[in-house]
Amino acid sequence: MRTQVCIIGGGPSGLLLSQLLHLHGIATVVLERRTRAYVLSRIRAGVLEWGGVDLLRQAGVGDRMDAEGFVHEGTRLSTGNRSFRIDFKALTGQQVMVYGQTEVTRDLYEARDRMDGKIVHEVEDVTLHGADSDTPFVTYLKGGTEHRIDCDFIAGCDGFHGVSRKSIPTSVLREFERVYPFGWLGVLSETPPVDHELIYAQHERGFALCSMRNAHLSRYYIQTPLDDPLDKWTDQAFWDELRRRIPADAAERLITGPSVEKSIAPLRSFVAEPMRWGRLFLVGDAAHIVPPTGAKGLNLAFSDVHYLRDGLVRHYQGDDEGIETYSERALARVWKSERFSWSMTTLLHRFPDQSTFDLRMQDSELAYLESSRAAQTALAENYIGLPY
Ligand code: RFL
Ligand code: PHB
Repeated sequence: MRTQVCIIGGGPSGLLLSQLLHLHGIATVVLERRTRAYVLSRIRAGVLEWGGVDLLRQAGVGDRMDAEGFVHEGTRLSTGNRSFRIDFKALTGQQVMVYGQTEVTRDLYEARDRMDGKIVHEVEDVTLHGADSDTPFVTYLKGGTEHRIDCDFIAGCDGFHGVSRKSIPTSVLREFERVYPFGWLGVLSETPPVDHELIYAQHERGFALCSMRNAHLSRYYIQTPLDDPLDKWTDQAFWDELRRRIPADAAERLITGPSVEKSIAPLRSFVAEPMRWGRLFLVGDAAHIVPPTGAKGLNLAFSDVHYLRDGLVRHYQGDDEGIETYSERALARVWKSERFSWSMTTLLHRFPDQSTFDLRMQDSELAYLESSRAAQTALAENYIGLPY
């Protein structure tokens, strides 16, 4: 088989890239290791920057998001029982959209179906060949049979554990990493959200976050030690702990119910450079990971897609500048979001080795944020998303 761009990974970045390229008349094949049902069962991000919202609209998949998503013009930050609001709209003139990654992925799959997009599920042993040559190709197994796809370019959209990044020689690739000494225990429950906006809670017992998917579906997180067994966290234990960490007015209003999903995610900051090797481009989690505190993971994947779409479209019009500068342009934005996600994580979590001095620094930073419009503006402009 031959295509123009072979996309490895059918998560949000692979699907969005495929959809956008299709609209520019560029042919793609998407290779996905899992079933569609499995991809759609992963509960992940919840907040879209407006740049991502625009990109989804450009891709022709904005209708359900616009009808069912929730525009948030601010968020609440709390420390102990004290809380204050960051007013995105007043500070930056912009807002974010609360619309789950699961829904985004579902919309993208449906759009690819409508356009007869080629997505091959349950592929095994995906191997990249000649990515630094002019004749790259990809081989994979499907149902025990080997297949080969010849292509002009390979897009590595296969997440942190994928094969694409690992295909770049170690002499070329540089990796930067911080692993945090705690995780997030997340619960999805069919209950109304505790508030109309998100609450990011700093607390001496650890961080907590109140988020949502819609008027009847809430998403909550608490910071937990990495080695906590999941079965220690009964629903009752989770709700009790969440109530202790969020402001009293929210704790009183909190409506609890059985969890419909519960999992612990580790927190990591990671960047791989460069994001291009010959005719291979890394996109999204394949190239970088952020801790979820700034809600940036999915949004960064989308800005990578924007830069790569631009580069590939220009390539097929005879101009290679966009693909030559893809890595630089994407990384400039990646590092800024890494910084924001790291700083939000550092500000709001309890670290096991924190000294009394470190704790006072955290308190002072939050007090400064509460009192300074300049500091709030800096947080808001990062949260709503830096320009592409
Ligand atoms: P994905 O979503 O990981 O998709 C990659 C796809 O590639 C497939 N794959 C392969 N396919 C073929 N061959 C191989 N060898 C393959 N290896 C892997 C995988 O099956 C998968 O379908 O990466 P993508 O598209 O770059 O999208 C990135 C986002 O998913 C990610 O940044 C966010 O979900 C990160 N993230 C969160 N971001 C937020 O903004 N807010 C959150 O609350 C949030 N929570 C999370 C998260 C990521 C998590 N992970 C990765 C464990 C919670 C979790 C648990
Ligand atoms: C979520 O709704 O899953 C969510 C929202 C904001 C974050 C992280 C996760 O910062």
